[in-house]
Formats: sequence, structure tokens, C-alpha cells
Amino acid sequence: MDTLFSDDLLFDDREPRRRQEIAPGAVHLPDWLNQKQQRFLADQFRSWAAGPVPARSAVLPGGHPMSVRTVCLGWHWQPYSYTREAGDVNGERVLEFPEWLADVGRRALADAYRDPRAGDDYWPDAALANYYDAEAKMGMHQDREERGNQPVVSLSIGDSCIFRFGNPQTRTKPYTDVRLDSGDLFVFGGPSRFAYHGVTRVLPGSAPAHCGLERGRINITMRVTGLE
Ligand SMILES: O=C(O)CCC(=O)C(=O)O
Repeated sequence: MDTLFSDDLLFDDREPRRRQEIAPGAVHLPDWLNQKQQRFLADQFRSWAAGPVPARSAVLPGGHPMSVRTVCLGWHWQPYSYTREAGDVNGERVLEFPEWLADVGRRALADAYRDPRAGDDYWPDAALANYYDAEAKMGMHQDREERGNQPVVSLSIGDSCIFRFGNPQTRTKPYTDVRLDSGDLFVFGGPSRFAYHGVTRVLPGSAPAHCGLERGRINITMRVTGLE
């Protein structure tokens, strides 16, 4: 009976698959990407991860490697700064931020905020593409290496995960657990731009057929660094 009442089953009933504003400025849009778009992004991820800077587990200041493997576009992120060259990997310059991905970001804002002009001034210049295996997670953190407060746009492909979205003040409650499925969009800006957030777990085996990823989860976040 334990399994009948596990979170994996209950979440589906509790979370309707429709647009939800999780907190002011933080919007979850399920099924925003169709399967072809998901496959396209999964293919892109594989080519980005091949280099010139390969996907790697960033090492936190305490010496622990993160459980996700990350490849960056535009700017290389390492805890907690951006550089053009990946000094903690192989010293190579990261790939350019693709113009088509910036366009995705602008459309994401327009759809999430239900305002066709919401993305007009959005020019993301950095993306972090993370790969989660079945055990990977991400602790509660703020995205605050960027100068400025433009929204973060997040796309998910592959296995579902439980995404914890909190508040700008503390790593702890109040927070909301949201199940992010393959194809989902999550945007956080405005009063929620600096909210703590993290991934408590991946739901292995939940990736839909034909999403382009047999196992694991890819998450792509794009940001405006405000750096020259
Ligand atoms: O994987 C996710 O959905 C969140 C990723 C994230 O928080 C980050 O890259 O800073």
C-alpha cells in the first residue's frame, strides 16, 4: 500500500496540468514544448555537452561536486561567478549563446505572463543546461550572480522532477513543490526573481517516449547576466 500513496502518484491528482502562478511573478506552464521541440533541445544538449567545454559537475566552495552535470552557453558559470572561459574545466571559451534560444526566452515570457510584449526587452546571454541522473538533486539556492533582475526562463526535458520553489528571504518554508514534466516551462521574475529554489528529486522512468531522452532529465535555464 505504501506505493499507492507515494508522492509520485498523489502529485498527479493534486497538481492540475494547467497554468499556475506559484508565487507573484513565478509561473508554471505545463506542456509548453511539443515533442519535436523537446527532441530538438535534447539533441542540442548532446552537442553542447560534447564541447569545447564538456558538461561537468561544478565543485562547490566546500569541495563537494554538484550531482548535476552542467554545460554553459554564452558565459561559463561556476560557483559563484560567470567568466567567458571555463577555468575550472579546460580553459576553453564556452559556446556562444544562440540567437534562437533568446527568441525562445522572449516567447516564454510572453506566454507565461500572458502579455505579447513581456519579452520585448529580454536579451538572455547565458544558459546553464543541467543533466540530472536518477539520483541527482539541487539544493535550495538563489540565482544571484546576474547583475539585474530580469526573469529566469527554465525548460525541462526527460524525466519529471519535484521542483521546490520558495521565497526570497529563506531557504526554508514557505515553499511550493511543483512537479515539472518533460516539455514544461517555468518562469520566475518580478518579486520572485530571487526566490530560493531547488530540485528535491527526479522521478526515474517518467520521461515520455519520444521526448528525445531515454533516461535522466535536462533542464535549461536562461538568464541575463548584465555583464559586458
Ligand atoms: O533543474 C531545475 O529545474 C532548476 C535548475 C536551477 O535551479 C539552476 O540551474 O539554477
